[in-house]
Amino acid sequence: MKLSFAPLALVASLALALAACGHGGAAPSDASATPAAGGSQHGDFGAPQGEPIHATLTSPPHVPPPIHRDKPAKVIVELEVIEKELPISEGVTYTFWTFGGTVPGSFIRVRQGDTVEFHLKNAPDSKMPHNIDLHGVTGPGGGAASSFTAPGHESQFTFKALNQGIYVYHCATAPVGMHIANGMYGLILVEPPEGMPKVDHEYYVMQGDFYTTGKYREKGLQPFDMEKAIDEKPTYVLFNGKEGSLTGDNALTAKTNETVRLFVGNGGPNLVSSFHVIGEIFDSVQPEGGTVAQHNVQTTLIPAGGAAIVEFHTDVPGSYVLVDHSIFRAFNKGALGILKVDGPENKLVYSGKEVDSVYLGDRSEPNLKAVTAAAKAHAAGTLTKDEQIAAGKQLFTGTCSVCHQASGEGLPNVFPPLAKSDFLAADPKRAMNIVTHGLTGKIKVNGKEYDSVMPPMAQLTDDEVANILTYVLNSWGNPGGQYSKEEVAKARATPASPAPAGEH
Ligand code: HEC
Ligand SMILES: [Cu+2]
Repeated sequence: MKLSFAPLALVASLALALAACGHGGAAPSDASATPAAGGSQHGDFGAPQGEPIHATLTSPPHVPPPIHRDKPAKVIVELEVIEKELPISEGVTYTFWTFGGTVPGSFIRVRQGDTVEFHLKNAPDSKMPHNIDLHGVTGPGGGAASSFTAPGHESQFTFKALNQGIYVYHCATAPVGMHIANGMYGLILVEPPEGMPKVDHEYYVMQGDFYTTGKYREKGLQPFDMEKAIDEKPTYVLFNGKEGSLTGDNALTAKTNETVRLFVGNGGPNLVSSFHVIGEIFDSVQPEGGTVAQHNVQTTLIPAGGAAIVEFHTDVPGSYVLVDHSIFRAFNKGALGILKVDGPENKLVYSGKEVDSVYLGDRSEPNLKAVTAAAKAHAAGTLTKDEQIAAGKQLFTGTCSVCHQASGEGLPNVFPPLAKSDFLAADPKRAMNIVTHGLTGKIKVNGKEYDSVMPPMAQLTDDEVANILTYVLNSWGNPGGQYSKEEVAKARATPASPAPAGEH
């Protein structure tokens, strides 16, 4: 990737033009304006009082504790930009540029009227200069012009948080789109002076779209793809910078009969989010991070470079699924998270069948630990058949199960069964060729004819195919056996064999 840098002045003016987030023309209002009247919440509460406070920053999905303070203070924020390689999906890594080491960046929480002394550091091993534009700042570029920071340097600027609300911050260094696409965004909450109503849980969720040269889930370190970014065709759409950041062991949690507040941001750079939680109704939403709340909302639109505060009450236990309801993004690009609610059933509210098996099948728990374990064992030369089966089972789910079903039974007339398949048993080696090259044409499985298309599962590596097929061969009454990575590599290199029409 070749980069050209605009001169500093150009960078700053570009940032200026981009950060059109001021409060142009609004008449200065007094601090006593009430939200009920829909009035401006713009207000300066005077000089900071007491000793300066060091802000507590948190990484997603955590939110710093509420501020219980009735006076404005001077708050010192120290944020470090770190460029680092992190997983973006299972077996896939990406060189993210981060505010504080995570995507999205550290959550910042201050009180309206606070004077914020902002320190932006750029780690010495960074390759790029960076800056920060906070949408919660009143001033040119939202701080961008004052915070341009070369690797190994630190910038400082001070602003007064005049407006309450939840605001996006992001890097605005050219090429701006690329810095944002690499994960350079986060949220800053400016609490109203009286604080926010108490809730049981607060979480930090932020969507972003990502552009890699490889396909979705193509393994290895994936470089940024500028073409795809310009065309607005993301490879991944994610919550909190990684597929699975909010599923399985990482799911958000709550108990029944609790209140949950989500601070939901959208870093973009391109897509608008139709944020929805499957199985919940938002009791309250502050759309666009504004002061007036809406009630009884199903899906809220979160613009790129925008945020919302979403609140709901948990009534019934189960897995609630956070999605971008542009639904291919959820099931095929990663924009999916889980809120796991534990507690007693309430059959009066809901009869009790779980939603996630209907919708998600497997995607709610991509617990891929066994896959990682198998990859390690393979590297160490100690891979056992049991490890292969365990890893294969997890990979089968979400890959093959979409068509052949988790039970291996397939679907009548459409997808042939893998369970007790006589076609498979007749020539187990052929399966490696089928998975790597796909299969078309007439075949007969357990006495029934199928004439359909299985696409090649090209996203799978040789050892993943070996593990999946070892799992298949040792499940559902199939004859057993084992495949090796080397055998799969050979099958992949061999041209596809046509379906043996009329066989059996
Ligand atoms: C998009 C749907 C789809 C996916 C995903 C899929 N298959 Fe298939 N598979 C099919 C279809 C359709 C056929 C039959 C093709 C034909 O009619 O020629 C088939 C045939 C087969 C067969 C031979 C027939 C049999 O029942 O024994 C095997 C083995 C097989 N698939 C294994 C897999 C494995 C393993 C995976 C996961 C890595 C997988 N398939 C993923 C659709 C799919
Ligand atoms: Cu940057």
